[in-house]
Amino acid sequence: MIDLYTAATPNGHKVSIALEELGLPYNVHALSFDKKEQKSPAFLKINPNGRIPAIVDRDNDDFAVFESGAILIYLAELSGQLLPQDRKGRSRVLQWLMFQMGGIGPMQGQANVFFRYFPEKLQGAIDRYQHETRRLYEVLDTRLGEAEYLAGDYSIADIASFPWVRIHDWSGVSVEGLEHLQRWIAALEARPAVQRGLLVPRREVDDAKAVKTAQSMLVR
Ligand SMILES: N[C@@H](CCC(=O)N[C@@H](CS)C(=O)NCC(=O)O)C(=O)O
Repeated sequence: MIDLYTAATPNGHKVSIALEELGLPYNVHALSFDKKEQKSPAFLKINPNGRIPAIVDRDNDDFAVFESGAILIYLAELSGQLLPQDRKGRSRVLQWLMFQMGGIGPMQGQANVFFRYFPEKLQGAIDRYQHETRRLYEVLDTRLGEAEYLAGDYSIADIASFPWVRIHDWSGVSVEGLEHLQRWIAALEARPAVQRGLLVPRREVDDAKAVKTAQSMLVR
């Protein structure tokens, strides 16, 4: 059994979607950012970075994994699915996974910070992160014009990018003109496991409350 520590955010959804796709049994521990549960001493033993998501594999000596990309790799290897074993196939998945972890996640995350949460309106910062996110979407779009999914077959690379790309409106980034990306978004949205994963955990707060909490978490 896997214990999943999560919240209703893109990085959390990557893992709940993967668990649903892989058919692995799991317990959900929904952490409240409002109560700063992600910074509690007990959780910091699981994830020293004090962020979600994290997992603990109860069937393997309570092995803990943090960082969503590392969790996706761990789960794919545990189940032998969504990550090919041949060197090139595996590398293709890891390239697109790293592209998400090092590119889309941080850039779109900062677009959210400056567009939605930051107390001052810093237009230069908003433009920088929104333009960079759009540029990364264009890279995805070009790739999806050549292949059905990012690494060829459906994989953890798609699962990593989708929860971010789907909230492009929230980040103020358009997907207009990116036909292949739009086709891919629709294909992922239609997958029952993706739909189930997006409902984990049940969202307890509305947008306004989430914005207030995110604002209070900004370290300045
Ligand atoms: N690189 C990390 C990022 C994790 C992350 O930023 N999680 C956010 C939610 S999407 C979080 O826990 N924020 C709460 C906080 O910063 O205290 C990963 O991919 O797992």
